[in-house]
Amino acid sequence: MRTLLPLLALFACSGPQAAPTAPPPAPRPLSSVEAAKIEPTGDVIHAVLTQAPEVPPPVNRDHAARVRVDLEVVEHTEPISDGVDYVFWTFGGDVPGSFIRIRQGDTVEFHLKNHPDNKMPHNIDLHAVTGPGGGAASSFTAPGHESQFSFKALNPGLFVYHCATAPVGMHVANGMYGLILVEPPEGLPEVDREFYVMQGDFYTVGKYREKGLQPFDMQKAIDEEPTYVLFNGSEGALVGDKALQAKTGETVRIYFGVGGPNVTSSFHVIGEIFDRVWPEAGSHVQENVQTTMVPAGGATMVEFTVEVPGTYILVDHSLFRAFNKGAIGMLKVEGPDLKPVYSGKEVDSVYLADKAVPASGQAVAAASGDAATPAQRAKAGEALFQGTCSTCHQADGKGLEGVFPPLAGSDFLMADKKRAIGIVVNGLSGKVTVNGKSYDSVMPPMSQLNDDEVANILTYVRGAWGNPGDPVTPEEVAAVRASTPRPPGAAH
Ligand code: HEC
Ligand SMILES: [Cu+2]
Repeated sequence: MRTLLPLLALFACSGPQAAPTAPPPAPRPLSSVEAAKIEPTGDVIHAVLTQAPEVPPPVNRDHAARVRVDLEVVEHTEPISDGVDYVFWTFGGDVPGSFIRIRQGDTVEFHLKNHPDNKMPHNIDLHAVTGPGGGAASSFTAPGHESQFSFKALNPGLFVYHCATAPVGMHVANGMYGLILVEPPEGLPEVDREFYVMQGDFYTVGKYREKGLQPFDMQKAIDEEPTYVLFNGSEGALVGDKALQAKTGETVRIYFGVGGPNVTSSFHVIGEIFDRVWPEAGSHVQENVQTTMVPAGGATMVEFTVEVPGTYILVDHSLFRAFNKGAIGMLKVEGPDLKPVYSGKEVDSVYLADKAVPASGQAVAAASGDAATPAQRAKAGEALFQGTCSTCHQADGKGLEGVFPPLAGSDFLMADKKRAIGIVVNGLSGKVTVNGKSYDSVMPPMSQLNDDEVANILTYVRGAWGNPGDPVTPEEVAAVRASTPRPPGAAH
């Protein structure tokens, strides 16, 4: 037997059959009890804060430190949608609030400043804090004041912070929430791109996309009927040239949180599968997930590799929120095609409606009540037509023989303006004859469009593709809408 041993040893360490070396053991997680005993060392570090979708760089530190965070509350008016303004209350000037990134065991010295021009007192409740109110009571700050308190980050994870000043729901509804990432001592796995996205629900007195400055609607908030459900505080935050960017082959991590105040998110990226998800931003990884549920006041981390170039749409998969309340963002991936994985033919423009087109100045002018010229209306209407009507009537307005009547050169469309308005607002069914051909089908009412939008679309349609042109105004649409009452709740 003795002679065999050297032979076995030889086999074990040579040739392709050799067993792979075992990976280094995963570091043992640091418990909150152990973290509580850690003393910060070294110089005081000033935390790097970023505005969404940017994320501060990894902590990359082998010891716990004293970290100073300076966060200023700013109340100011910003666009919530194209031509719609809202008075946001913010942590750091933006919705969501500044991203804070620290290490488990760090002691955070928090300075909350309330800008002297502000009207309201505010405070902060960080879900990363162990202690009553998460810092709320110690951080109550009147306008023109600054509060300081400290806490030790005992648990690793991705945590929501928010204002907790009464009425709490209202402060949150106005945009007062953000994320704080507490890295485990060994840090997080390296990725190529990191993004910061937060969903929130908003309540305005006016309807969705009704122009002008829109005040907060307390009753809608109590009834949990949001006017807007948004990523990063506005409809335009993550679309067009503000879309998130990546290259094929890269690994993407999204730090995704829900500020609420009311609505949970069914977070999904159209055309991607999350390779890894940290559900509820806890410590355990779930793999190969399509849609992940994120509660109000909760967060998640998702990671995926982007293989195929194109535009990937971030949505709350409760889809009316995505297509009728604004919960849409984009990730644009550039790189060479990968035909074996995906063949091509993108249908983004139809699927995305007007959201694929960045907001145009003309659309704002047309809609904000200033006397818009027919040319401005037509321009704004073109984008809306492509998103709303072209699915059926086709991008060139020619329709589909026997199914969808043409709008290009349609005698029916031009014969009666009021009737045309009525068709868009209330829909159409039964037999119609267009250019001598008969159709017997159903067009659903386009109830999601407001008077302005209907006027813009019809001004475009009635002047495009060689149609003679005859502009439509919002007043004409309002008159038709008022003269054809619909059952309550059927349309706005
Ligand atoms: C889901 C498919 C669909 C969509 C979306 C749609 N339509 Fe229609 N539309 C139809 C159908 C079908 C008819 C014919 C209905 C019938 O047979 O009674 C029609 C008829 C019409 C007509 C009268 C007939 C004609 O050709 O002149 C007009 C005008 C019209 N649509 C305009 C619009 C506009 C403007 C939009 C976008 C705001 C729109 N439609 C969106 C399906 C659609
Ligand atoms: Cu507040």
